[in-house]
Amino acid sequence: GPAPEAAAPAHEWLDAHSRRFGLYINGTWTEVANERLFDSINPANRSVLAQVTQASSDEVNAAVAAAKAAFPAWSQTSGHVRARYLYALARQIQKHSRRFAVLETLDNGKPIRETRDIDIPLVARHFYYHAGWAQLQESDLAGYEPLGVVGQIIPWNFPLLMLAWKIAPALAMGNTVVLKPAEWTSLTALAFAEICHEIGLPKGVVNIVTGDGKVGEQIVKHPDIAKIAFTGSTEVGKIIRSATAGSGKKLSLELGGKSPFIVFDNADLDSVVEGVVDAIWFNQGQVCCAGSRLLVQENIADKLIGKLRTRMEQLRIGDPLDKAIDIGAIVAPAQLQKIEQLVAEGENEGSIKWQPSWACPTDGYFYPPTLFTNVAPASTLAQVEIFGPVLVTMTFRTPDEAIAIANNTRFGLAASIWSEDINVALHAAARVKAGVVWINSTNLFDAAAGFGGYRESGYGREGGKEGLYEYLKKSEVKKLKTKASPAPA
Ligand code: TXE
Repeated sequence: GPAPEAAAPAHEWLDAHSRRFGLYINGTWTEVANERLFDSINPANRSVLAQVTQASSDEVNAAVAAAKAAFPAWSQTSGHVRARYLYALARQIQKHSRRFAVLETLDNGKPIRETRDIDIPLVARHFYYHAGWAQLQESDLAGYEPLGVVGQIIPWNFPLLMLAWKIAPALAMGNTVVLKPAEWTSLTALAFAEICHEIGLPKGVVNIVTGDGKVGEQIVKHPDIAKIAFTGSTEVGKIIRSATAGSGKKLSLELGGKSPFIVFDNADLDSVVEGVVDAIWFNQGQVCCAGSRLLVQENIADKLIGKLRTRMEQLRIGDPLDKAIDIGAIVAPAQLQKIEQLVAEGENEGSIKWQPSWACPTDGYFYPPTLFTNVAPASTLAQVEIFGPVLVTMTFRTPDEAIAIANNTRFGLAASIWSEDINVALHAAARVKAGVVWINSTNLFDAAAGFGGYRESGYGREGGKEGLYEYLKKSEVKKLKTKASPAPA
């Protein structure tokens, strides 16, 4: 297991705050109101990590008012000065990377190997990248202006990374922010508020309000908010879409997925197996673009599934702080129950479940990597996002059939295509309905590449130059009134 001091940087930080957190509004921490505290749990051992505040409606109003008051000065601050703040945030994330990685692992249950090597480095990268765009705003984005106060609501699966995806472009383009983290994973957002403070970000530019969906609802409906950026469930995305309809608010939604992982018979199967591990067991499958449907060409299906089972036996599940662990804990009991219920439904529908022979730890919320075969295309398992470590397998004979199955869901977030023949791969890539397509790879993210979905996976893009326009509007060109001169004779 991990050395006891492995978690020290995060525990010291939590203790320094007496493990009770108010909200970060207008550059200060609000007074903690005991009656509105709720627990943030470590899902790997069920211990209470800290207590976090359910924001009151007065506090949400105060956060929006602070962001509104900060907007004129922030939006008129030159791009290179805003860039300096973003660079400082990036450097501060790197300086405290151990604290952030451990805190995220404790709060979410994801392996330290992932938070240390993926989540936190990508967060820093995102701020560095957008600092560059802040500097280029006047030259490359002339004719556009920031929106104003932006309300941002994020999920629990990549807490700090989703914060970075939201806050970095908003600030780079001159907007101010009220952000609500998910109620199960507020701690890294609060730690981020502290570094905003440390680098001297002007007060009110970033405000962090914690709490459940009721707080989110208030942000969505607030009249002084110009745009809502949301990542989360398709159900809540729909609620937000109707709540903002006709309000004039700009909206971007990043919702669920049921992404295909398509394997042609000329693929390199050993690479495919490692790709599958990454596609569906990264972050316990709690990934919006997880490759949760394995579509495999019929003539190699038995061989691939045999190899996959051998690999699944070798996966290590357990204490997420242990560097050798591949699979950590499921974020919360409600999510674990959702997974168990969908797996039971799949078995009732006649699909065949397979799990490794080893047992899961029992002191936290763990679920084993699970493989389903004999899955009908219209079944629950093939259609519903499970958001857990559950892979469903279907077979196809021809490329056309692969594409038909791949596109047969209400989603369209990502796709991964595996073939040693680039023509086969490109042919499929052009036909699959997905915002992101990976060839012989999966789950690759970069700040420079726009990310987002088709259909019920949402709309709008995050990252890249495209993502900036989500935080800008066309400047109104003031037309000078001129008298029409008479046409020359
Ligand atoms: O999501 P919610 P939940 C999917 C995944 C998961 C399911 C449920 O399938 O099992 O959604 O997860 C806030 N107005 N994804 O319940 O509720 C909420 O407080 C405004 C996929 O956690 O959508 C949180 O901050 N806000 C997804 C955020 O919305 C509201 C990642 C997301 O929570 C609100 C997460 C309301 N009415 C879950 N109700 C992905 N695409 O990555 C809740 N919230």
